Amino acid sequence: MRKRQSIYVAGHRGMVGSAILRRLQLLSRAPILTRSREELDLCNNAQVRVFFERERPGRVIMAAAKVGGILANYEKPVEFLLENLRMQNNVISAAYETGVEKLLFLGSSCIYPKYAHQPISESTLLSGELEPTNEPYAIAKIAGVKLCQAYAREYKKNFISVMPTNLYGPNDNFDLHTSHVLPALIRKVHNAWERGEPSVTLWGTGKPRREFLHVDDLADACLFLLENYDSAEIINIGYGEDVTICELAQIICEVVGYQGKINFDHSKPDGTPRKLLDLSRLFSLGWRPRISLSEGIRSTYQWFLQNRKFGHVT
Ligand code: GFB
Repeated sequence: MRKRQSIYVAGHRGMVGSAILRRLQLLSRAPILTRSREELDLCNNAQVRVFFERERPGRVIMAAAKVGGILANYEKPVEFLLENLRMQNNVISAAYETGVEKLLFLGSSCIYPKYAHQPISESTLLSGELEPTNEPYAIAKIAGVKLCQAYAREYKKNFISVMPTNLYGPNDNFDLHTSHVLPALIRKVHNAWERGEPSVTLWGTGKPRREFLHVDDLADACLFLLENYDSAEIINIGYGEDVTICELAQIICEVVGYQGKINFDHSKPDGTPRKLLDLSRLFSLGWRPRISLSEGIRSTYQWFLQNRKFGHVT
């Protein structure tokens, strides 16, 4: 009985999974199950099956994924497509076969068409071409959504899918080659400030617009939806406002205290011109984000400084 009440967080060492774990530890009385990559390889179907049969979790949060910024997505299409498909197929099918009561699958705002009408409503899915730089990742995430919806329709499973906007926060990846824009800019601007360099170079034109949500707000929304949302229809999670990459850089320069020039390397891709989510579905349930972008960047910069000292930031 006790095992049936437990909640399994897949991917608890990543930025999203670790934020969900912190939130669960604070709010939930249910036993929490986690496994590191060394203990359980989610790409290995047999291992995943044995784990689910032995532990029989009652609820599952599927936060394990291969993720990365625009360049990593472009350079590693095979890994982004195959590893995500493998992990999510293994976890979602094992959840069904072992009678998991509820599963929450994390998708991404990049599943929507490149030129989707803004703000992007959930109904836009599969209505147009995807952004080529992250098409393999988006296809994998769309397959995950469709698998959850298929289990819901065919086998009446309560498997829900949430679509977060661009995320940032503690435990983000600050590697300049593979990271998303926000941690990359924190690191680049900090390095330029520390070395007294007169300018910092960012990718693309600086004109694309992105919406950023702090991962602690995302974790709060996921637990809220786990309790309050039982539909197979996908649901967006976002902040509700966006900024240009140039404006983001200006906020980060202010937080770091850097006064040099910002240059843009036009040989690097811009990606989707704009990605602002329509949050009507989520907001109608009563959830709201709490962490402003400037506040979130300040605390993430502090995290970067502290963890950099101890060598946790790659
Ligand atoms: O966050 P990001 O890598 O990915 O880039 P996407 C966002 C924008 O920031 C692009 C620009 O226009 C980049 O050209 N940018 C400027 C930079 N300087 C930098 C830099 O130093 N590093 C990075 N990384 N970008 C991702 C998808 O798209 O969004 C993923 O590739 C995922 O699959 C994620 O969906 C949420 O926002 O364009």
